[in-house]
Amino acid sequence: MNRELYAAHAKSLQQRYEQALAAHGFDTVVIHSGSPKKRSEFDDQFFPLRPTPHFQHWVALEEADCAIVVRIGRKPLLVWPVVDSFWERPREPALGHLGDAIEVIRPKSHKAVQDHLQGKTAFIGETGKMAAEWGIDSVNPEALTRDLDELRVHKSDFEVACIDEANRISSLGHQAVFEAFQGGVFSELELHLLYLKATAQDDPDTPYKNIVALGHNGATLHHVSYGRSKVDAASLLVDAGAVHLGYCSDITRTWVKGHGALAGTFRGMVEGLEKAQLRLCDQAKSGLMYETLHEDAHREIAAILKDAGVASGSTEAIATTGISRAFFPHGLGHSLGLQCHDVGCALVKPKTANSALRHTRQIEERQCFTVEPGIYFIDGLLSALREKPEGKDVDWKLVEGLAAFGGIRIEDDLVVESGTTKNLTRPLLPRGGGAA
Ligand SMILES: [Mn+2]
Repeated sequence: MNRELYAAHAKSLQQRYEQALAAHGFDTVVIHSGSPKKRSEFDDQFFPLRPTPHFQHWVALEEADCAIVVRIGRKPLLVWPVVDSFWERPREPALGHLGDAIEVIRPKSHKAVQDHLQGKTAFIGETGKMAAEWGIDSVNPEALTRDLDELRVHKSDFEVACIDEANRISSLGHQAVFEAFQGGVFSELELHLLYLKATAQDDPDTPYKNIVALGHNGATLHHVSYGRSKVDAASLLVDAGAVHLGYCSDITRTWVKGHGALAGTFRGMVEGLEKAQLRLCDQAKSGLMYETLHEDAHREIAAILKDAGVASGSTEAIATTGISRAFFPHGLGHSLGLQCHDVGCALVKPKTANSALRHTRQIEERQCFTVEPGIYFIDGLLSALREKPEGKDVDWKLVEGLAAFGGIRIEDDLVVESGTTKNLTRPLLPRGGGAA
């Protein structure tokens, strides 16, 4: 990764950290990388470390008990203790892009952090245990933490380049899985492993567990209990990402194969959602409330349900009486960055009807977010709809037939630049879904 891009990112981050520190009466903030977590208290094994996102905002180093020390008027400092263990050795980190933008020291013990604190100090980290060892009283002070989270909403050029690279890595996996599904019969586990291989990721490296769903399993929004048997399914939904220097991509594709009237109807719905998703991506512009886009998505989905013959009545009625919400129960998208569901865009509650929406802000310059409309045949939600008065406007026989295809989701990653959005996913994966 480019050193100049990182240098500009670190410089701007330092300035904004200094403003936040001064605003809340602190001189120093220490960000702890994290502590290993046990898989079970009855065992002696640990999960791979997921570093504190505030730490990764500065450096993507996946080692426990490291710290970034940010002080007013001083260069940021990475305290990276030498690991002296003959049981395990950390993976070689990619730190070449740091250049001299931050100072790095390699002490024998994490205790060295204490030698670099000045004035009133705050601690950011998952547990206060290390704060106590470093003699810091102020653990995750609320107002400061909120301001530091806010710094993650608008991405620097370095951050966008990282999310772009994470998209490039993901695209290799999505392409490999698409080709496998197109030409053969595989189990969900095989497709999941194929994705990992094509993206050169180990399972814990992925930003979230790959969702790989054949047939009806697509109706489970987070289907990660992969089937072990080969299934000659007519549909495949893959929601999988990658990480580059701590930054995530989050991409979903839905494919259909097979003949017959139902497969044709389902394919028409996938193609309809593909067009609708691209329109929604085009509509996303600076100044628009993201929630407005979410409500537009319900109108788009209502029209698709109507065209397919799944629902009857006006699209406005399908979108507002709750019919579309039984088929599309999640939010249109979310902020994306160091966390797959990044912070800072869901501070305000959405309207009750949109309760699952995780982006409730105005769309602004340099935000990164996903646009991911979906249509699913979820047994529980549909049986509830069937009992309601508006259930009479649904063709239940058709729904029962389409349920075998599970669901559709098409998801791209976007960045807002010069008022409009740039799609980071489509240049790499031009098709969002359709016939395989
Ligand atoms: Mn997503």
